[in-house]
Amino acid sequence: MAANEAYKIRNAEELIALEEKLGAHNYHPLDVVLTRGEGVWVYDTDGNRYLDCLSAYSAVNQGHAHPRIVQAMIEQAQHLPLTSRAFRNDQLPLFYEKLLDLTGYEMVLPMNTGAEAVETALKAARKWGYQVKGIPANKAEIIVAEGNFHGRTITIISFSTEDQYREDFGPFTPGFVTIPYGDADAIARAITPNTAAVFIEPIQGEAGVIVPPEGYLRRIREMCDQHHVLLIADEIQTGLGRTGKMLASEHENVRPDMVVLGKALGGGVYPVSAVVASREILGLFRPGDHGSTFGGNPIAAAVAQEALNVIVEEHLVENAAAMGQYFRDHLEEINSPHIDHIRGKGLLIGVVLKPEAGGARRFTEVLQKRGVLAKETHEHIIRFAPPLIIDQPTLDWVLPIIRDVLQMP
Ligand code: IF1
Repeated sequence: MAANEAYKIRNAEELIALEEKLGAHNYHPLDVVLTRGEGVWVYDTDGNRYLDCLSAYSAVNQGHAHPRIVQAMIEQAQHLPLTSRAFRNDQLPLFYEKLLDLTGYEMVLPMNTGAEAVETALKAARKWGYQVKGIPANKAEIIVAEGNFHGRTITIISFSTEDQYREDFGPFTPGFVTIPYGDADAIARAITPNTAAVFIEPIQGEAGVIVPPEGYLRRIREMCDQHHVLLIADEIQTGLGRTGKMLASEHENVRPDMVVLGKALGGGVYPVSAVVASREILGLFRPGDHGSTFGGNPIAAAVAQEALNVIVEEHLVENAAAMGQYFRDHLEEINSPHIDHIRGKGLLIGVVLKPEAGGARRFTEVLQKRGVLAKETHEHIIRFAPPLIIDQPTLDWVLPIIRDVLQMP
């Protein structure tokens, strides 16, 4: 069908058929065709309303189409959308200042997607390893955890432990050492004189909202200090209020050497990611070492400033802690033969089902029919991660629905 005839398509079925026919099948989405989002709610082409319990994998912490963030995007787009970093613009330094004030680091390197920021952090860690720690050329090792998810580039999947993410994408990038997640002693055993960094998610999102044992991050911090190794936290999903703290590493009062941010940094409207670290680390980059056409563009910088303003001024960190506790407490009260246990922090919650429950997908499909959009992860876990603006009346609306669905045979 020619593009100029697309306007004739009206209903969801035709749109789904077109997407299935023309698009690569790298996702298996629920058959809901969304056309509008506002706050915690999204609406499909038939006018049905759904509570978004995925928040685009925590990229919509501030809610859908937040007016202030959309306005910031529109205004910047009407003035100066893109310059490339060959020239300067009046938004980027203001974004740097706000992000560093909020996170307490000294320097920023702005990118667009989470994976790009992860790659940036890996390059920074290696450069630091060679130039500061004195690791022999091309011998730097970075320790990562089993079950990690850090993105989809070939280097990042090189250290994934998920077969499907790696299948037929080799050969892979060397220099990564994998250890079991949650076992601090395993990290002690893995550190060598060539270790540049430990790269970790404070809570593993994709692996199924896996919260490590209390003190885990603290132990890693101590080992990194002891062996002159960088601690890098991937806070792309757990950061910016999601777990009830600005950064999830704050739950253990741990300050990583480098933090990778993305998703909600773009306020749910625009791809914005960044690495923040000390001057000792990010100061190693010289002009030409690294870059990106859109990294640090004026729209990204304007949107990210407002995305951060909304998190602070609407007290989203505190709300995530309070509503997350309320949500969690009431989920724990659900009497269901299917639930094995519930885990998470703040508004990043995983309901782990028993294997005999038949998989999480069938529950998310019924939740969809009841007006709730949630995503299964790793077959048996339902992730509940609504926008951080959610309020108690909305939770009181959705909890009985979740209870009904989890009590079905
Ligand atoms: C997909 C998962 C979540 C991330 C962490 C880096 C990135 C992500 C901790 C990369 C991205 C997204 C990617 C998306 C689905 C989603 C996801 F299921 F894949 F793993 F959230 F859990 N670090 N996660 O969670 O950021 O390049 O995507 O901007 O690839 O299917 P990105």
